[in-house]
Amino acid sequence: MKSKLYTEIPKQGKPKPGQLSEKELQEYFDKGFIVLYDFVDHELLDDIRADICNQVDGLAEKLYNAGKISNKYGEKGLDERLIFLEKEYPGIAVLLHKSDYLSPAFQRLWSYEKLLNVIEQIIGPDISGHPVWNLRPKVPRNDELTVPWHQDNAYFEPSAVDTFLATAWIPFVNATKRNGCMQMVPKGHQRGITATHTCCAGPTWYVDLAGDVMKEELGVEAGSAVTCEIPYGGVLLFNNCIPHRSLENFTDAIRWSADLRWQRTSDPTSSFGNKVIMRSKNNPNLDIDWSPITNAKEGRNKQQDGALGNDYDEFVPVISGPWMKRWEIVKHNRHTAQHQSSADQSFKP
Ligand SMILES: O=C(O)CCC(=O)C(=O)O
Ligand SMILES: [Fe+2]
Repeated sequence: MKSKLYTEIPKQGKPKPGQLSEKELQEYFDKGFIVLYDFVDHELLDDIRADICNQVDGLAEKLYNAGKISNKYGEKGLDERLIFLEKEYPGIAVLLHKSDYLSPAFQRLWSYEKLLNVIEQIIGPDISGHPVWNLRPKVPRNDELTVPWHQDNAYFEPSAVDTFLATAWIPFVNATKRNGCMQMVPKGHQRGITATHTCCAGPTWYVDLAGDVMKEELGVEAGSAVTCEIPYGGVLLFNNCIPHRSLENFTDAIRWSADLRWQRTSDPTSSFGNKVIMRSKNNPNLDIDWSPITNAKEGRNKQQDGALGNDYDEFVPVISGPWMKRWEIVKHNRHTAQHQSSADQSFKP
């Protein structure tokens, strides 16, 4: 019998500010995604951009002090600095992507009242932040940052398909077709299954879902994909079962974005890292304790590396993960090479 997990709208509580209309909720559960325009305050997004500036600066400083780069390009702005640094040290964008640092402005975005009100409509009142979240510096014409067709469930333990994740994809620039916005295949979540993926796409650590497999196993066509251009302030909401990808960045500026996920607190994470409780039905005045992330001895990526026995130094821009064990490896590269030489390749609860 078809699972209702991804298609049935939960019973709604009392209305709260910013929430989706009945029609919008229906659209989210029916198509598997929805775009919300003018949703996040620009001031908050500006604060995040300032935090990212500091993060890029810190990374440049570190690489400079380690003798890895000879120019920090400190005079360049956020939307291009990493392009120059990438020429000095190929893979620096991957290092940033792997960083487990959760800045204060990011915390404010992740727990943004209006956004949590919407998430409550989707998964109910007991909400935790899921450990898989990313800051993505999509530098132009870089194959390592263009994500092929996939369902997010393909990155998790197989049982993750039985738990619902609500994901928000939020750009810190205007995300357009030219700079690599997202594409979603409507209704690809409706069978409630994870299709057969392969690993890894091109020079990346990403799993890949072939068009013919998508059609056969999920009953939807890549050709029916919707291109989701998201202006600054907008949010793309989707679930962990919908097939999606991001386009290549053909501009001369970085497409900055974050993807944040929420789960029901009682559900397992099906991945590495710690969850953070953000809302509780029994404690309406909950003060969020971020320490499971900010004080963790090791962040999600470090935990993953540790469990997989990946013992390389912090300047090695390699990502390998348990999904490489789950799917057939059809293309080898430096990321899969790391995986194959690592000791323990299993998932940890
Ligand atoms: O931002 C991207 O390029 C891909 C994001 C993605 O696949 C996700 O957030 O699940
Ligand atoms: Fe994804």
